[in-house]
Amino acid sequence: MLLSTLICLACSSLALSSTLPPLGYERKVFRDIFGKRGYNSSTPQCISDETPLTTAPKPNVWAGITSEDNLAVWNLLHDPASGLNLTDPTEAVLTDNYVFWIDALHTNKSDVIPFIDGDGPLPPKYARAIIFQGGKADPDSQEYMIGPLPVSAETKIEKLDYIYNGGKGGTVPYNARYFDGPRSAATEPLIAATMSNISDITAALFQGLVYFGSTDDRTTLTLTSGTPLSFDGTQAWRNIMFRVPGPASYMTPLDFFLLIDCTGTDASLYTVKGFVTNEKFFPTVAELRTAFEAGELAMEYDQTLDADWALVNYKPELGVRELEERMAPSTLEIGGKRYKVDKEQKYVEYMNWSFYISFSRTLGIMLYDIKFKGERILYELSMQEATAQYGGNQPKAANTVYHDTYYSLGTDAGTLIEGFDCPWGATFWNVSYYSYNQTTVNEDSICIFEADMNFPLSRHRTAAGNPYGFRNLGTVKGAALIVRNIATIGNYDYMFDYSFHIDGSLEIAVRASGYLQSSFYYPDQGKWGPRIQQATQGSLHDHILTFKGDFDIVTAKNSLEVSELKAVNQSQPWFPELGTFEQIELDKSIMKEEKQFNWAPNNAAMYSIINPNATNAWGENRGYRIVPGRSNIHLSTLNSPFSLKNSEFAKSHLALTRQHDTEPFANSVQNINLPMAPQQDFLKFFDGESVENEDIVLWFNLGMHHFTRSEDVPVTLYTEAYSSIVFAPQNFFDRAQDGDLLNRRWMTVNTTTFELSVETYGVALPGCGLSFEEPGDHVGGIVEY
Ligand SMILES: *[C@@H]1O[C@H](CO)[C@@H](O)[C@H](O)[C@H]1NC(C)=O
Ligand SMILES: *[C@@H]1O[C@H](CO)[C@@H](O)[C@H](O)[C@H]1NC(C)=O
Ligand SMILES: *[C@@H]1O[C@H](CO)[C@@H](O)[C@H](O)[C@H]1NC(C)=O
Ligand SMILES: *[C@@H]1O[C@H](CO)[C@@H](O)[C@H](O)[C@H]1NC(C)=O
Ligand SMILES: *[C@@H]1O[C@H](CO)[C@@H](O)[C@H](O)[C@H]1NC(C)=O
Ligand SMILES: *[C@@H]1O[C@H](CO)[C@@H](O)[C@H](O)[C@H]1NC(C)=O
Ligand SMILES: *[C@@H]1O[C@H](CO)[C@@H](O)[C@H](O)[C@H]1NC(C)=O
Ligand SMILES: *[C@@H]1O[C@H](CO)[C@@H](O)[C@H](O)[C@H]1NC(C)=O
Ligand SMILES: *[C@@H]1O[C@H](CO)[C@@H](O)[C@H](O)[C@H]1NC(C)=O
Ligand SMILES: *[C@@H]1O[C@H](CO)[C@@H](O)[C@H](O)[C@H]1NC(C)=O
Ligand SMILES: [Cu+2]
Repeated sequence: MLLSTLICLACSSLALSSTLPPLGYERKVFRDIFGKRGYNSSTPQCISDETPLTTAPKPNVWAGITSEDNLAVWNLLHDPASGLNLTDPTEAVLTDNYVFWIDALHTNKSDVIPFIDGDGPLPPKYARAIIFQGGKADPDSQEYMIGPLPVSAETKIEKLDYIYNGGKGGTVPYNARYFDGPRSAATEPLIAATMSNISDITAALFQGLVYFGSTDDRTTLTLTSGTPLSFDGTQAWRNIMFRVPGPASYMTPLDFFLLIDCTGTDASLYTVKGFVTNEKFFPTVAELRTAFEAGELAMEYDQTLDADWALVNYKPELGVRELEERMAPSTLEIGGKRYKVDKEQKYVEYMNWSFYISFSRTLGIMLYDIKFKGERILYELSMQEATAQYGGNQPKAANTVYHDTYYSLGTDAGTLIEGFDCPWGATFWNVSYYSYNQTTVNEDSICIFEADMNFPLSRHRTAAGNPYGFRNLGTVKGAALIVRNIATIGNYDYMFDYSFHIDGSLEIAVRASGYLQSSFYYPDQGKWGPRIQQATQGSLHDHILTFKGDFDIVTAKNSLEVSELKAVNQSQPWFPELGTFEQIELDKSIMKEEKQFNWAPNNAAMYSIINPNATNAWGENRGYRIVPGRSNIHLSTLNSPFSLKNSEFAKSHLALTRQHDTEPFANSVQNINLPMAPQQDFLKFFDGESVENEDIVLWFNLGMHHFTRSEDVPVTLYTEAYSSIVFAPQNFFDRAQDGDLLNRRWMTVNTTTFELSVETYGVALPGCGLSFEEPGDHVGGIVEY
């Protein structure tokens, strides 16, 4: 969740990006210091760096547009002939028209399927561009689609309306548009004048801290404001919270809020709505000053000025742990990589899985055409929104709801540190997106690796009364291919894992680390979270991560089967003494109509996406079960004014809709400032259409109710802030898909001679510079291979 911070204009301001170090600066420094990726290259015998290559069956039709296309689109938009009257965004002010961003437009599934499944034509490629039109009489933000690409005489610039159902298509009212550098800069004079006037008050309350303007040398406070900043686009506000500046300002908030009205493009009309401190509202400077002079304002606690306690570095004062100087265990692909990639097409094959990876600046990683053993399971698997909503008895926490796609979550996918964020030897890919007419590359921001599950996939010991204790014992190694990225959206580091298990199941996990958006500590506000530092409270909030799963089990026509476990009273004649007695049975049904729904209490319902026209050898419908994992939740508040109608996708655990080219996304990227007049209303997807034997989409939510704690200091821990879900074959096959794996042991004992034989199928631990005893030695019997 990004917050605009005026003292650090670079943090919030597109317009001032020229004051930043060159793009990629941090990544370059990292490489210079650590060499290739940070390991001692003279000892990587167990690290296989070579990823075997393959060729994708079809080009990746979901890939972003090329940098040439981006530049051509940029130039086309800026061509006076386009009539868009655009200003260079690095010099723009509120009343100019300028480009916000350009990305690829989602390719219609109806165009893709004939191409990937047959000999249909390559689907046309389009760009989408959001243009801020402050220069119009009725200023707004307008989204356009530009295509087909590459730019030619046939390329058109058209309004992009068809993916939005709010009634205004791709138009967002000016007041609700993204709060960018020019908007932030326009509010600065009012904030500076107001805060200068009360610098004696802030200095007295906050250890001398004052604000005279973001570029004024005397300024020692930093500020932040979030979203939503409008209800319906007819008004705009900033609920500004002041903080102690520094690397961890999220953790050093102050009890001082300035609320301003910043409606419209004429900054001379912006006004102060009031101040909040000590849980009291002061509409004017005069009233604030009166209370201050009457001695009614005081801070019971001082915020820490040095945030060293909030840094993720080694803290010797915590002591030492025995043997901690040794390297911790690591996942190593010691047998060599067992997956293949097509780097250009971003296509991956692993243990009979295959899929394409796409990337968008707003949604990050998206997976397409996910097949197992040659059959399609999902057409698309993608994150749609990362929502967070806070609570507290002060304007900032009470007002805050984030939609991280608004902040272009994908662009926040950063470099992953080998050996720590991802295993040594993992495959690292860059992600790239466009900043105006330039390409930005975030190096090594996706990692792909195969991991030991650290538990066997399956095993059984048939016990027997012989010296070995068994007649036979089979055990199969558990492993999975994981595609990971970590997007740091302001304070939070969301880690997204897609794990392809060798039995055909697929797991999606999201973890959150990073800084809490915390509040000043108010002793009477315990119901919004505990005190976590001398003047800091961990603010209670929800994280909801909405995903789209466009299942195509074998074919596109699928149904959702609900198998409800019911306790029923019945009788059985061979238990006459019982009369009627309770036991369980399955009550199966097919969901008929589009709807939002929740996991059943006690998880007493199994939801499976089935193909009603495909059966396995046993006559059962082939399907995949949606297995709830850790922390499958939805938003706690269903009627908050700040998330009223623009966050409906976050308000149920699950939802089922018909797939439509016009409904590719659960949300729109500028919906956050329109809770009462959404650009995209997820509820409108549920218009009574049949979802039986149709092309259906399952929307599901992962997340955490963040019950904050002292252990969120310095940052939230991935062990606990963790949510997951699994899609597992449900009668999709005729048996478990572990029979074709060689990474197993099969041990049998001759019942007559008690002779032990161990079958290794030729798979043993490779040397890689280490020495091990022969397998079987420790068993102590007669070994046969
Ligand atoms: C790298 O490994 C070599 C050989 O084991 C060793 O001599 C050297 O000190 C190591 N370098 C670092 C920085 O650990
Ligand atoms: C073009 O935009 C500028 C602001 O950037 C505005 O002043 C001017 O009136 C616009 N021209 C037309 C023809 O709309
Ligand atoms: C995608 O499909 C929609 C609905 O049919 C259509 O309006 C739109 O033009 C299509 N987009 C592209 C890029 O062809
Ligand atoms: C400063 O505050 C006083 C009231 O305390 C008010 O009269 C004056 O207009 C304010 N000046 C500015 C620049 O806000
Ligand atoms: C599994 O992968 C192997 C090796 O690529 C291939 O030969 C085999 O046909 C695949 N099996 C299925 C059922 O697709
Ligand atoms: C990532 O980007 C860097 C710098 O642009 C480039 O040198 C490197 O080859 C890229 N890596 C991959 C895997 O494409
Ligand atoms: C990008 O646009 C800027 C003006 O904003 C211009 O100076 C620069 O040359 C352009 N770069 C390319 C690659 O066209
Ligand atoms: C079964 O019958 C018993 C005794 O009448 C009753 O208490 C119980 O609620 C019944 N269970 C169900 C599932 O109807
Ligand atoms: C699937 O089966 C249903 C019911 O048997 C049938 O009506 C329908 O035509 C079939 N659809 C396809 C695509 O085969
Ligand atoms: C057990 O060993 C005996 C003696 O070597 C042999 O005849 C018999 O076939 C073995 N049984 C099995 C199941 O291998
Ligand atoms: Cu949190």
